[in-house]
Amino acid sequence: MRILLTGAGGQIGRDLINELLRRSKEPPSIVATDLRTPDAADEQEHVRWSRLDVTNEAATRAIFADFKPDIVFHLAAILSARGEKDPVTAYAVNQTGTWNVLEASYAARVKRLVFTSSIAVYGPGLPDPTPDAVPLQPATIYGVTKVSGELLCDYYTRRGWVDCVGVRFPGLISASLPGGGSSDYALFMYVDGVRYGAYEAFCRADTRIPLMYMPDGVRALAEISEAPRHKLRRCIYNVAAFSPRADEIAASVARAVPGVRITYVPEPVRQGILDSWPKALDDTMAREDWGWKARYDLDGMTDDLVPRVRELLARGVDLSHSNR
Ligand code: AKB
Repeated sequence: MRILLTGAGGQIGRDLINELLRRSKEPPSIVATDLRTPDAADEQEHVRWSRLDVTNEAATRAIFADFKPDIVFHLAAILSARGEKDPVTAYAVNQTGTWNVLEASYAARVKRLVFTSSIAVYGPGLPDPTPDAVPLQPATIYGVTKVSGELLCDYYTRRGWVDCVGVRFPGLISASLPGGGSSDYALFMYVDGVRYGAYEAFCRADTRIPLMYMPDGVRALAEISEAPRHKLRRCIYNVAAFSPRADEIAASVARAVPGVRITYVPEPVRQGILDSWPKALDDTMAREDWGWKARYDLDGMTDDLVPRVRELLARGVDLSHSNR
């Protein structure tokens, strides 16, 4: 099995690579691409890292034509908060990049393309929990480009050009740092809670959005990549895990990090984005069609994540981030 990832150097990539290696009976051959030039820390058996800017159509086609992947996981994206600061780059990466990946997949006869969508496709005023099929009126350029990516995936699948599947992710939390997301406050509570014993969140204490622990997130991508097409009623599915208020996350962190001090100073742009998203997702269709079920709840994640963050910090791994 030949697998190609775009944006593999981001928050999801390395965890997904490890999940794919763990699941496969025969070791797959993986090409992990990212805008960032790979370094020695990226070296891993069965994985070749290669620099790729998905906005570059010729380079994208060339790497697909050369490697001829069976499956592609398209992860490259500019997230919600960074996208609002730089909509032009967000459009180039998320919109043009997705188009280039679809066209390159078609030309290279990719068997399945897995698209990573997001709760950011939704706008305000939807039912709680929010089901898959509702009007999509996103508040951010990130959401707009994810809606477009979903529609393109659906179109390419119906035309028989590329078999596309995907999930709408909640905010993902893991021991590897995201960049430029509005849901990042949840992860920073863990990282800064362990490191400094304190964190000033950029959202209100009562903020509630859908969240998911990364091991469930990468399992969702692996499972939908394997799901038989005839069982799928949709192209892109909601996947849900838990939906705590920000102060409930803080209470869970405090259970594992006694004395931690979490405060709240809402920052208007990111708070506005968070308020435009659903409070919880209804993932009934994913459960029915391909047997999806999250394994981690909030406290289960905390129990697993806090020791990991401690271990990374003890090893001197750079978990610095910008809260801005
Ligand atoms: C973001 O905050 O932009 C992302 C997402 C929810 O898609 N984590």
